[in-house]
Parts: sequence; structure tokens; C-alpha cells
Amino acid sequence: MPCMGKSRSVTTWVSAISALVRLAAEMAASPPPDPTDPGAATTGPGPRVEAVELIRIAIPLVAPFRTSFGVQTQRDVLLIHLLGDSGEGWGECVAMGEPGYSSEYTEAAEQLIGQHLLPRLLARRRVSAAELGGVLESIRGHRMAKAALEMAWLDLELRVAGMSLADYLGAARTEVDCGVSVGIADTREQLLETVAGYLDDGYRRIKLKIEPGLDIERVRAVRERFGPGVVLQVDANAAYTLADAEHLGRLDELGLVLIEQPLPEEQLLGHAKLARRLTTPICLDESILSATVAAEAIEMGACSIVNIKPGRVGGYLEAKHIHDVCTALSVPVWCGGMLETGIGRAANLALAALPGFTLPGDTSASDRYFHQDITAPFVLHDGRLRVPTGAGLGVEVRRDVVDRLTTRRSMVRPG
Ligand code: OSB
Ligand code: MG
Repeated sequence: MPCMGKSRSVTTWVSAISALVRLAAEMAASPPPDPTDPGAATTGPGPRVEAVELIRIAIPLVAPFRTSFGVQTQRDVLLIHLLGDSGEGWGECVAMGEPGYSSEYTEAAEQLIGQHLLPRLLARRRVSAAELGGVLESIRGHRMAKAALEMAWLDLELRVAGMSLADYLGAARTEVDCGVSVGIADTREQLLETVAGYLDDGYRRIKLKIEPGLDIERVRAVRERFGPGVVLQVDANAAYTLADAEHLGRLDELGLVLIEQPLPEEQLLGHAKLARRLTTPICLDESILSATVAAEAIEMGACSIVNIKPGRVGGYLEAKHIHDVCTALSVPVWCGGMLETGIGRAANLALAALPGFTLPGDTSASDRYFHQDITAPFVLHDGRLRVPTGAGLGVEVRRDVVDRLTTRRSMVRPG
């Protein structure tokens, strides 16, 4: 089991950005283990998986979460439970019940995993987490489905190796600064009340969801009520067009850290053009599908900050590559969220502990999402969450809670 954190020094990166783009593409294809690393030989060829339980749960949110693409009142989550000869592993698929954030959705992910991904993986006696991307390469896209399997494989493999995901990825800190993502409110007053509550809780940064018509005035109201000291940013989830450039320019006087994904996923050039008309930095979320896209987006000036979501990019190993590419280019990154349960939250905290994660992420406490989580809840201390230290993801799944929330369950076996 190579320890990713010590694998490559930034100074060895070629300085020309175009070379970095090529390098990112190569790295994405197969993360090279470092044979000089002390942790390299801990698990050998990867775990033997004897059966995989696919569990669908419906977990209610504490409050409806409204974005420019829809309203969520519960999470329809697919869980992956690996049963191996040496132990178990858990993974969470971050796809949502409907394809509103991106083209993936829970039902499709479950079908793809059961019918296309697992048969390819289980046909091999043993597969390591690092090999998983290569084995599944012939299947295009479906990064959230692949990431869910990678998470479960990493959990199993690292539990056996007795190493935490944070150590494996190269974490630089034991706790991470937390922000919170605030959904679009019905009224201005409700928004102010919600933000006041989160500031009371201690969150270190507020992100407001915006959409055309519920943007400038809402953000200004928050800025005026809570003052210039509040670290504030907005997320449009692709709801605008380049024709809105002048309108979005009105955000410039509100002292925002960034505007996240103003335009549709494919419009890298559009973002580059918009960036030239705004002083508020552009951060991309939906557009950043890989380390290659990240390097290209940065080179063309489409963004100056990157939101890293492991599910969106196909897993934690690719997420780590994006972190490395962005760090080499002095581009700040932060860890996004997909309203994860404690399983995905644990893994995100490990990632967010890497040195390049210099902005607070959407890694909020469990009680911001759920009355009861399927792991022990993550609790905010002074605006921070502790990075799990146990082997693997470092969390135990509460099987009784999972069973109570289960809507469907199936078992996939080799052959
Ligand atoms: O765009 O960052 C997003 C939630 C679901 C889908 C997309 C997004 C979000 C959030 C909330 O903003 C992140 C979280 O708190 O998990
Ligand atoms: Mg976003």
C-alpha cells in the first residue's frame, strides 16, 4: 500500500503547464505506486472480495435543501458493502436520486455497478484500489459509480493494512476548517435566520446557493446583516449564461471569496470569458471531471480556485491528483460535498486534510444534514471537524440504522 502523500515532490513537476496537462492525463490513467515508500508493500495484490452487498437507503434531511437544480428533502443513497476474505469495506455513492446536479443518479449507478463494474472487478481474483481505475477504464464516464467502489476498496484494503485514509493520502492536519452550504430560502428573513444559526454553530465560512432572481439582493442582505468579517461565497450550480456577465458583476462589491460554477458544465471557455469580466474569483465544481480538465481549465483561465469532490472525479485517488496539480499551479482547492452520510464524510475529511486544501470546505457536521446518521455523528468543535484516525475510512457503520432506512438490497457474487 503506497502512501500517496510522500510520493511526489512538487519541485519535480515540470513547470510548463502544457506538460502538466499531459502528466495529469497519464497520472489519471494509472496512479504510480512509489516503490521507495515505506508503506508500499503492506497489502500486496489487493483484497479478495467474495461478495458485495448493494444497499439503497432513504435518509431524511433535517430541512429541505433547495438549489438552482431542485429541492431535496431526503437522500437516496447507494451503499457498497464489500465482504472480503480479510474483512469488510464500506463505500457510498454520492449520486443523487435525480440527475439534476449531473447526469448520474442513484438508480443508474446501482444498475451500472451491478451489471458492468462489479462483474469486471470480481472476475479477477484480487484487485487493489489503485488498479481499479485501470480495470474499469473501458467504461466511459459514470465517475460517481466508480468512486463508490474505489471508496469501499480503499476502506477494506486500508483496514487490513491498519492505515487510515488520511495517512494514505498524505494528510497534513488532524482537523479541518468547516464551511456550510446554505440552500435557497423561501424568504430573505428565513435566509438570514438560517445563516445566523450556522454562524452561532461556529461555521467558518458561509456558502449561499443562488439562482437568477434570487441572487444579488439576497447576498447583499447577508453581507449587510453579518458584516464584512463573514467569509462568504456563492454557488450557482450552472444556472447562468454568459449574457448574465454584467448582472453577476454586481457581486463584485460584496467581498465574496468566490463564485462557484456560474455556467454550464461544458462551458470552460465561457467561464474564461466571464472570469475576465469579474473581480470575484471563479471556482469550478461541475466542470472539473478529472485532473486533466482541472489543468486545462486553469490554463485557459476558466477558474482560479477548484472545488474537489471525489465522487464527481471518479474517486479519492483522482481527487488527490487534482490536489497535486492545483498545488503545483498555486491554485487553492477545497473539498466539496454531496450531502454525504458519515461514510463519505469520513473520507472527505481525510482528503480535506491534505496541505493544498487551504479554503474551508462543505464538510459540515452530521447534524446539518441528518437527525440520525449511519455512523457516529461528526460534531463541530470550534468550527472544525476531526479527521478520522482509525484504519480505512475510520468509521463503523451502524447496521441497525442502515437496516431501518433500507429501501432495497441485493447481493453480487463473482461468476
Ligand atoms: O454544488 O456543491 C454543490 C449538494 C448537492 C449537490 C451539489 C452541491 C451540494 C452542496 C452541499 O452545495 C454540499 C454539502 O454540504 O454536502
Ligand atoms: Mg457546487
